[in-house]
Amino acid sequence: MSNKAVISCCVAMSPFILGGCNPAAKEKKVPAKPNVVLIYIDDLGFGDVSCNGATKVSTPNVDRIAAEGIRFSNGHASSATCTPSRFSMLTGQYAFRQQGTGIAPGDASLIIDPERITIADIFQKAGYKTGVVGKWHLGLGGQEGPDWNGDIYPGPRELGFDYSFLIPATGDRVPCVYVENQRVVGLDPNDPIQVSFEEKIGNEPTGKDHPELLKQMWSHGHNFTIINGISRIGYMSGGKAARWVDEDMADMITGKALNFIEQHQKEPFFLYFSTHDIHVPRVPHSRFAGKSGLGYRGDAILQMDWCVGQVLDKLEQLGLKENTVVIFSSDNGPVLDDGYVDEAVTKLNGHNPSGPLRGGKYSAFDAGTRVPFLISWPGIIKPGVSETLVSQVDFMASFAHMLNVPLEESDAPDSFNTLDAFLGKSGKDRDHLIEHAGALSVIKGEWKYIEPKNGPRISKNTNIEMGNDPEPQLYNLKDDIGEIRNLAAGNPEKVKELASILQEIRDRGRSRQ
Ligand code: NG6
Ligand code: CA
Repeated sequence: MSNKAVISCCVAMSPFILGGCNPAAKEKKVPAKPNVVLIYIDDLGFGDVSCNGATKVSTPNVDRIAAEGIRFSNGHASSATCTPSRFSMLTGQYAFRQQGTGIAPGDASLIIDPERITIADIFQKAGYKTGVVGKWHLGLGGQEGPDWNGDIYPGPRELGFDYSFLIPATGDRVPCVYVENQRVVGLDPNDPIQVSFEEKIGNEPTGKDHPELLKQMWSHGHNFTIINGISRIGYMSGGKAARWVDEDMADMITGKALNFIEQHQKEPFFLYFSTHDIHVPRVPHSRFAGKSGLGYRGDAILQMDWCVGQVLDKLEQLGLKENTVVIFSSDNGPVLDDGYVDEAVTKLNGHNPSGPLRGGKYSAFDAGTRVPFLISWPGIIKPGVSETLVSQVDFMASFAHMLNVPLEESDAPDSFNTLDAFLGKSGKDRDHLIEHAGALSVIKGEWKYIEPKNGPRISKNTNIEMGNDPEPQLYNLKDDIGEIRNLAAGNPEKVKELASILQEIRDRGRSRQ
């Protein structure tokens, strides 16, 4: 790959005046507040998109963002699973600092304190309209958890989102209903929803007892109440009229995202569009089913790419393209069998979801958190590839800086202002970065240290290399991107240095200076 700092931005003076690249557009001023659309994919691996080298599956719409913007080859989610990655992206605080930020159950209370400043608050303070559409998975409601049959709050509204249309937890967890603003959509009050993750509720069949009723068989977990022919994590009864149809989910949430853009086209907006794809259960619409040749996982990638294309087309049609920052990334790395027999393993066909990286979702190895990471802002960002170390945890401080919204010292304590790197104006790596799986890791320069951790080396359910080792691990990512050679034994000083950085970041409770 090319050298770091590959990019130079076309507008050196002010990032808010268009036309640095295109002389014809020189006089064209755009408002100081670009729209920001954050497209966040679920479980998409570094190697799952063609702009990162996939050849067995093609993602032309994702590639459009790469072609018009910066493709980061060293961009990270902060965790190897969903809830903690989203927690840190929205709050600017590493999730490992707060108890209860692991994978949230379907009936969890809101895990972000409404008093805390979030990235949505930053945009609101700057006068934006803010919306979140799609997967949430950060809990809802107060201490008792969500009241599915009443007003559901606190939630996104209390965290700075003016509008929300949510898959409350995950596609594989009950309740299988959408929540728009504070209410379950289409709920018949005479058929109230009940949910339990402990004991059976209602008398609907489960995947464990009635596998003959399933359109997609479970492989591990996922054998509780059957909804739409798919058994889920957890028991659910009632709410029949409100239940989603998995095959229509991509159309449903994309429609909501497009509506939001249309409604707010005349004012600055921030849209966090969080797809269900390519998480399990992978049940794509018939337009995509069977189309990739890689089974449902590949089909879900095609569907995800279509969703992205719809958003890009809408921005273009409304004339918003030039003045919109589009960010595309994923909450964690890839997994094949995550609980359903969906051909992900049997029809892989040589596709490599992790690209050159080791591990996958749940793993302390880099494929757990190093994910597709693209940012475009036509007219402002000069297209290219960047090897600069960047992280989603830095969106918050970077946008706060861009929009001139001050952060208190206690706000976003792990978020750095790396706006210049995001816009391709600087090739300066983040000084250090914590990656969070079971074990914590530190990346600094070309080195990565993984703290000692007991646990399975390979997950028996997912067959993923977890990165656990009771001994310290040290890799040189520059020479050994696949983390094959543990150099800890021969480099005790480096191990000590990185271990003490990790300890200090833990002890200080913050990492931004
Ligand atoms: C795990 C689920 C997995 C997935 C994951 C959350 C089992 C056996 N596995 O507990 O299927 O739902 O949680 O994924 O139930 S994430 O992308 O939202 O973090
Ligand atoms: Ca995920």
